[in-house]
Amino acid sequence: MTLLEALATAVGSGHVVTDASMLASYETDWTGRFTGRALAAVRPRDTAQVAAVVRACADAGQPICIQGGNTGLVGGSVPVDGSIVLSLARLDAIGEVDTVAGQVTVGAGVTLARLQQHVRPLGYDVGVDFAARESCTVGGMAATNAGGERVLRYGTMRAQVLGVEAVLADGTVVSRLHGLPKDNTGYDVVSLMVGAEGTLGVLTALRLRLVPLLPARTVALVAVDDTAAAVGLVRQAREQLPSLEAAEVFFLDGVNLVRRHTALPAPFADEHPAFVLLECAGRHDPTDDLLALLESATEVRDATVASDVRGRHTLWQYREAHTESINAEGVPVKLDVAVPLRSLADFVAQLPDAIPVGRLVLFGHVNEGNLHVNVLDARDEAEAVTDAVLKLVASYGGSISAEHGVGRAKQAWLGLSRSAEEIAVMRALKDALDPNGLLNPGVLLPPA
Ligand code: 2HG
Ligand code: ZN
Repeated sequence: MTLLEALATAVGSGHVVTDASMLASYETDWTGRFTGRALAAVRPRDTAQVAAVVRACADAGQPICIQGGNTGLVGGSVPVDGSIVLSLARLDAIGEVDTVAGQVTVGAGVTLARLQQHVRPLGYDVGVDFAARESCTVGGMAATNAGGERVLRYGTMRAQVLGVEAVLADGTVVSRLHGLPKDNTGYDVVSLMVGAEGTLGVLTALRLRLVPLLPARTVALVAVDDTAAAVGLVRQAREQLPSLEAAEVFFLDGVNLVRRHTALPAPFADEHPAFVLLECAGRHDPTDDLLALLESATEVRDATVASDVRGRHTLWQYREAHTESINAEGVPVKLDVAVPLRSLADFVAQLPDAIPVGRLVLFGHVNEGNLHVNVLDARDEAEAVTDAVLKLVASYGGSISAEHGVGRAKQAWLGLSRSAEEIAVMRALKDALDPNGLLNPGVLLPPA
């Protein structure tokens, strides 16, 4: 039996895609920067079928590229030439919400938006949220330990994942979905799989903790002078507002770019260099507390506040429309870094001179010192731009990937954020669990 025949036996021939035009959407990432030729895309419908696919590939020595919603921004979900794309999109079962524990078990292919729609009518919410919610899948979110806009309140994806089911490189299924919040019985296999970017196993299902749905929400868009003012304002917000849920920063260039690609009006009568978006949420209306902060904080140059759904959505658009607006201008170099918060303003000030070429668009999640460094018009200097930015990050003791993962894009720079000893530990784990390097080759770990 050939490999393609074995795959057809595993999932049914209708779910083995080899037609070039149909394969195309699996082969290129969302940004259009990363692409590879796949032998086929395979669409299993459950864990048993995933295990059969992985076993067939293991028997043939066939590399596998694992794909969820293909919204990743570091080239981690597109194939290296000749690999099989293992799409988890059909693993889209959502279990009943366990209202006693406040947990739910979901298939890896469930989108974040669908999960939100599933749990919100029951008074629950998902602790992680971000702009790609309509397409990103919980499997991909867990594999990359996604962060997003609520990390200051609820932590990253790792804090939401209480259990996983995963298929290892030889087809073995490891299932740990009971979701006990307290469980000290040895190595934390669940946590190990989260953030491993699919290099240690294929996540097929997740047990997630849910958070209470907070009905009263207020968003403020605040004009400030610069990054230092943004950090100062967020520090006070964090200390004074227990209901604080999000604290984002962006700049005039970004707002102008967003306005070129959306129908949004100027946010304020006067131009301002920088903006902070704050969101508070609670059981009771947090507006008065937020207004009190805005009145007392000396960093505030102007501010607009919204509590209704439409008004909040409009204010968020200034921030969330950055990614699509940037891509509408061309294929960017996308870097996603973090520096210690006390160094964020210096880092932002140094960036323009640090990059050899290109147009900078910056925005990010203030409280984690997490800045999205997007560089347009880098032409063929993407590597040089990446190198310059990531070395500057390293000089501040920062992380070369705060939330998008290492993927293919930053694999060569992993040593800037991780010591040789740590990389050796990662490699030992990889060699133990996937000795033939079949799962997501080219992702995360540099070649041995
Ligand atoms: C966000 O925070 C995402 O909106 C995407 O992490 C960031 O487009 C980006 O660079
Ligand atoms: Zn982000």
